Amino acid sequence: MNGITWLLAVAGTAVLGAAAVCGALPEGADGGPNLPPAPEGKAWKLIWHDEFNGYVLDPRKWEVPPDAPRRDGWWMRKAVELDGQGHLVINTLHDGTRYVDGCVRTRGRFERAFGYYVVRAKLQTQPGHWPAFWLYNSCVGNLGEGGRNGAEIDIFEKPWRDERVQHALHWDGYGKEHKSAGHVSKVPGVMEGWHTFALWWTPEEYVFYVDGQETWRTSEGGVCQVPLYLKLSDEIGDWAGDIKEAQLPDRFLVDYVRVYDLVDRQPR
Ligand SMILES: [Ca+2]
Repeated sequence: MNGITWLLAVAGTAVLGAAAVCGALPEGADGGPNLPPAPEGKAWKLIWHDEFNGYVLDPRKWEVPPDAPRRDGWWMRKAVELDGQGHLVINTLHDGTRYVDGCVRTRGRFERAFGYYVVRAKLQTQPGHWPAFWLYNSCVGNLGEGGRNGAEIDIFEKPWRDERVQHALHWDGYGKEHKSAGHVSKVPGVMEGWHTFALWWTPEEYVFYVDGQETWRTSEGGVCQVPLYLKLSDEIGDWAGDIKEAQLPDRFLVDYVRVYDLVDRQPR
């Protein structure tokens, strides 16, 4: 993309952004996120979202990392696009001798602790790579307080082309102090059509959901108390099978990401 196109794209997304009314999305509409009941006296308020409308990813919301090797492939900007039909697409490609996929993240744009985080996505079909929706920050490397001073929260990751879905936590870095916890849920039909994957993160615990159904509740490691940013990614590696057997391109489709917070319910 040249500079002029980029400026036009930014201007275009600004119009789209202004048209979006925060907090006004009808719950349950277009396969909406099926929020859990709010506690007594509280209500859910939409505080951040992207519906991925238009043709250009909103640079005010998302950063696309520069092209670089990543696991057994490359994260490259050309793998990331909007399809013009309301979806983010992270493609997995065979590009000459290398395999390519990508990542988007809200680093420096939206970083937050606590709330309800939900993605609506349609998963890939081919082996050798995995999609994920996760929360992360460099504070994951902080030692001394377990996960309380930083964690990686994998709201979902999906290396298997069957009904299994993994949720996971990582803390105390990725070296010899590294600790983790995880849970594998079985979700019949998850490989077909659209599904939501969500986290309710409170100061006391994490609750994970698939299609609005609770799948894992934990406070293992100590619940993270510091802001994290959002990441949507695909990664190539043998955890997911042999990429050489994949028929590519393969596509990770994302309809929306929405973040809600609890606010005091207004008296009637
Ligand atoms: Ca959408």
